Amino acid sequence: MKLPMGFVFDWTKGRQKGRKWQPHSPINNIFNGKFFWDKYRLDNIDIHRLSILPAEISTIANSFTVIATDTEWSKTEKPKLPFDFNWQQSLPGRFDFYFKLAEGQKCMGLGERYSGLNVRGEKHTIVTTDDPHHSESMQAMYKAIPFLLTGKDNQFTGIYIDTGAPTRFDLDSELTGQGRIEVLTRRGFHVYIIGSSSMPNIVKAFTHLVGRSKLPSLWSLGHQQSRWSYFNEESVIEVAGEIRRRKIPCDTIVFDLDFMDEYRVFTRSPERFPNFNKIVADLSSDNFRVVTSVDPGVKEDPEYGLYKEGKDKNMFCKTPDGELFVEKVWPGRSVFPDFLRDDVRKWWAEKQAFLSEAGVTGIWNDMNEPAFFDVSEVFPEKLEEMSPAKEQLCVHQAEDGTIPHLEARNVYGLLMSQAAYEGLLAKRPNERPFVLSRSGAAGIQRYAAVWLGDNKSWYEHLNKSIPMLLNMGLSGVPFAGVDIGGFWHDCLPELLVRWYEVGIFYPFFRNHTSLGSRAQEIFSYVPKIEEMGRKLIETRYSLLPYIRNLFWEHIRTGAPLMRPLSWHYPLDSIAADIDDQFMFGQDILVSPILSRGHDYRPVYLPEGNWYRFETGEKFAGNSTYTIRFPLGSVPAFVREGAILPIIEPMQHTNEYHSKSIIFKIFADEAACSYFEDDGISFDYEKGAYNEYLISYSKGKLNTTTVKKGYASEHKYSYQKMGESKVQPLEL
Ligand code: MIG
Repeated sequence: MKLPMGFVFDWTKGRQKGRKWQPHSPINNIFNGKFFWDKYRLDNIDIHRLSILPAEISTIANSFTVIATDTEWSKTEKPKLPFDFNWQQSLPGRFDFYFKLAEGQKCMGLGERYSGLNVRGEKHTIVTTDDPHHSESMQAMYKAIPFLLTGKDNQFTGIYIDTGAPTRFDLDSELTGQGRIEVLTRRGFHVYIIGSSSMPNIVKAFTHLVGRSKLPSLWSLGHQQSRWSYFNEESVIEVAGEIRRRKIPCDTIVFDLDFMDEYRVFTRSPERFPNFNKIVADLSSDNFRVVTSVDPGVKEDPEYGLYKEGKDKNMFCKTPDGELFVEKVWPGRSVFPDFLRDDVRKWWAEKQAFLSEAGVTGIWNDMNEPAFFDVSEVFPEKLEEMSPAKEQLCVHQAEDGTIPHLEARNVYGLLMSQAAYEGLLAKRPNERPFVLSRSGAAGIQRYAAVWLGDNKSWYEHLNKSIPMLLNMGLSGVPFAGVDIGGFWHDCLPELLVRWYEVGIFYPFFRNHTSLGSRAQEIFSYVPKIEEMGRKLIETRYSLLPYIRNLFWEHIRTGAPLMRPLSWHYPLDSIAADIDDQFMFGQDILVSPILSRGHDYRPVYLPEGNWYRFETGEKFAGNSTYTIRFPLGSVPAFVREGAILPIIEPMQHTNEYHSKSIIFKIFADEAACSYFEDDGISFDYEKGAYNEYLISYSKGKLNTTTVKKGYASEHKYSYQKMGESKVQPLEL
């Protein structure tokens, strides 16, 4: 068989070493379909697109993730690709891509990986899976984002495989310098190759393709308190009451799935939440928002309205033989809305009004991989190729015809989140929806914030949260966090405080724990621990103006909030290896304590000077220091030249607009830009926001108005670090 391009990978050698993913049958390039290249340029960045149409497929499947349409694609010859990038179709249900990885070349991104920042030297299976036990040997997690960022220094390339089907990345696991991507599909698809350019430029171009987050509602950036489950009305009232009484800043109480009537979605338990609407209204008048969990599985119960209606209207997934597809999840035997269809998403969005009308303002989509209790390995790792439709669990109906489940599994959670987002928006058209999703594909940021599922109350998982969230950010998802305190097991007080020390810098800031673990609200611990937690949460709230600036930056450039040091210091080879410290925007470097019984840790500060966040103590950069962070301290440094907008303490963000903002100036020459708006509506898209450039030089503060479109109530002032004088400021 003739290969489509110069062929470099030596299969026989790989097979002799018995690598698991090698097929047992001889490899031949069986491709006899069509392929073509085109390209476009985005802000001086080249994006090449390879379109692959296997034999018998006449069109490329609709993309569920790439939304860029405003682009001018032009046909091109095969470009000169980096890394000897090459491909073949090796089995009817499988494509293989090969490339070389040079010495020292880093690999990052790939969405949700239980890994350090550099994901090289490992194999990665990208398929949405509910595996509640996170460990180094796990392959697949909840989200599926086959976007690889690879390179070093200022030269990175992005590779994005646009498919709803599973992919597997072998990133030099044998240390031979070989990279390989398997795409298990029988359908047509696109591969995007972006760059080379700097890391921020690649992320900018990738998020141009798959979309960016909107500005989140201010309240959703505040502290969220959750547990599986606040079991009845009394327990919710008690928790909310304690939070306010003890002055723990908090915006949101989360209801996990036990609020429902035997896990029937869009119901509430008549025994445990008989006054559901009243409780939500009471919480709202106490300045809490309510977020409720929503699972995709609909209980198979002929008496249940949603099931009956969905069945009559043909809203659920079918088996390949045309029967209703049934699997077990929390409600028992359940059926699953076919979220690939527009009419199903619309129907679901309408049904969600049950929650909106009760006053719920945020939707938490859980189990949307989708998870099934009795199907342990949805996608066996040793599978050689995509199975034919008739062998799959169920099928979906999409615009371009019937799609077998595994070909589209990876976008199910994304599309459920789209339905949730549109449902919230329909009920409150000028309020930014808050959706939290466990599963997701590239572009999930368009609809939802994410958390990284069921971690444990382990230092190891506190530790891993940093590189995992960094890779999520590099994969285009800015609004992300992990369960603060850990989900499984009992969280001891020292760990909880250490976790908050990092968690105040997670874009998504939620304390959540599992059924049966000890109470994990900060006030459930002894007073001195509660006091430390309160102070840290107050610090989070004080940083909200800065956090909003960072989201403003994201919507314009795709930049994440949590960034590897090398995002800002690309030529610093020490910084490039660090993933137990991170940048929170350009101006704050976070270097937390990540193990029990430790107060000291080495801190690497890149070039320039740095000020310790809490004390203002100055450190020269390009050095490593051993620094003490006693329990409860903020493990952060501020870059010299920064101006941080800091807001007065508050109990919840309903107080935000009446609080004063102080610009803290770090150094004799400093600058920042500052964004503000109402924090809730979409009016900023019509210009109802303010943006200023603020600079400080030779003892003088200067402001330039970039945009004045919003009447703010804040009072402003400024203060130079190390000086006590606070001076008023007119904006
Ligand atoms: O099978 O709703 O990851 O956050 O508390 C467990 C109960 C289902 C898994 C989620 C977790 C949530 C839990 N859910």
